[in-house]
Amino acid sequence: PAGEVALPADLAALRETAIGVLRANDLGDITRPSPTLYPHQWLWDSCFIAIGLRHLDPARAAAELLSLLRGQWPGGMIPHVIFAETSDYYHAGPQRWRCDRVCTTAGGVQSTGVTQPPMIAEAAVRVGEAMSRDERVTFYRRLVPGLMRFHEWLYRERDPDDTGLVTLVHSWESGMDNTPTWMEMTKPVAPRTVRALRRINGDDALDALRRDSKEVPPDERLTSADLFTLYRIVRELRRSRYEFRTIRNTFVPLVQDVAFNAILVRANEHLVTIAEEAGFPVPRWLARSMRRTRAAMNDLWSDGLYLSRDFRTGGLLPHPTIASFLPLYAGVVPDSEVDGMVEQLMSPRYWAKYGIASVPTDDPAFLPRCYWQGPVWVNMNWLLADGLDRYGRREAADAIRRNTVDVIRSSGSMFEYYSPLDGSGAGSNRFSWTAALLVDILA
Ligand code: 9YW
Repeated sequence: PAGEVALPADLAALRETAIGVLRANDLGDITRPSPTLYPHQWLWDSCFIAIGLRHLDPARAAAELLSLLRGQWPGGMIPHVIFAETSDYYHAGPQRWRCDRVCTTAGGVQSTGVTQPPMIAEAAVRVGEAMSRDERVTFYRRLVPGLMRFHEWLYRERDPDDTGLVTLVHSWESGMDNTPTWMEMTKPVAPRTVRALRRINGDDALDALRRDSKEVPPDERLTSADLFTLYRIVRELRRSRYEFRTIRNTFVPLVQDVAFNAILVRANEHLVTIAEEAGFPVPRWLARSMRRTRAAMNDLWSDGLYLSRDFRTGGLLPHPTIASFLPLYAGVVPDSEVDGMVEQLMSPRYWAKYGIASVPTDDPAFLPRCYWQGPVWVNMNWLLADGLDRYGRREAADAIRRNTVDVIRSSGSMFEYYSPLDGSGAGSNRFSWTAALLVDILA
């Protein structure tokens, strides 16, 4: 289009690679996160993917978001995974969840019984920006009723004590499976069978039970013992029929996750915008809840940043990670504290040579190439840069975006995550949200 500045040749080629990844992972109106590890639809992946797809095909981007409503539960939950009709192997498939015994989803599809960070409203606003007014209103009209019910469910089901913060029942809901904050809560409940298997056979025997670790080296993934511990929690959730009032009486760790609630703060604001534009009234509960969540984020403040909270004890979980900075995205950080947080984020403790680590580099749990225990994640960079823009910290936001492009460019591929120490790519290759957010940053 007129006025668009042409990208330098190497970036134009990188953009083409990204578009190729999105095409190859396109399953019709959903996009799988990667061709190897993740053959289904994930909630927040689809949102980041839509943010990139809007530059290529806004109608397809809208379809990506609308398709999430097929998985909606009668109570309003939108699940973290909606299973596609595929025979590709995934380690935590429908058999592990058996949700069809609990309810039927809106579209009759199979799903998991937990949710994921509520990025839908943000993605919808971004996609809407790429549409004409008429197209946008039509899209919002289709999305708002289901999206409203999802937010309503979050508050009704997951904040029954009216704390202002919603509580998560599994680390998969946080989107950061093995982040130390969660794994520390989770470890004491490791099942006896895992301990026994390990004692007798060592970790190798457990790995043999996980077929997917062949795709990616095991040291770049969750350990099998951690994974089995997460499965045990799924079993308990299943027995509780995924109902919070039952779950809260079990051993399952319950966390008021700082990143999830930060994303919810922003999502509530976007939901109001979307609803108003589509001509729906903004319900009183939403106006009230959004005020309360904003205010409750202050309760998570601790010594220069934010921490998640244990729902059961009310104590803050003493483990700062990348999640601790997401209140910058939420816009809840008092202006007087923003520079202090940016300074920490830019210090070598987080921003190592090649990018922002998801766990501080001096943390005993830090592993530069293992999932949420240290690697640089493109979606975190995107959220932080977006928040910093709105705080008027343009320089810091641009630095994060430049760094994101650099780390992807130097690896030449759309990896799931990157080592902050040497910039090498790890996890799944041909990963959709890395591709989509690169397209967005380069736009
Ligand atoms: C899993 C799909 C998902 C992401 C999560 C990430 C990982 C593992 O992959 O989860 O099996 O669900 O931690 O954020 O949505 O890309």
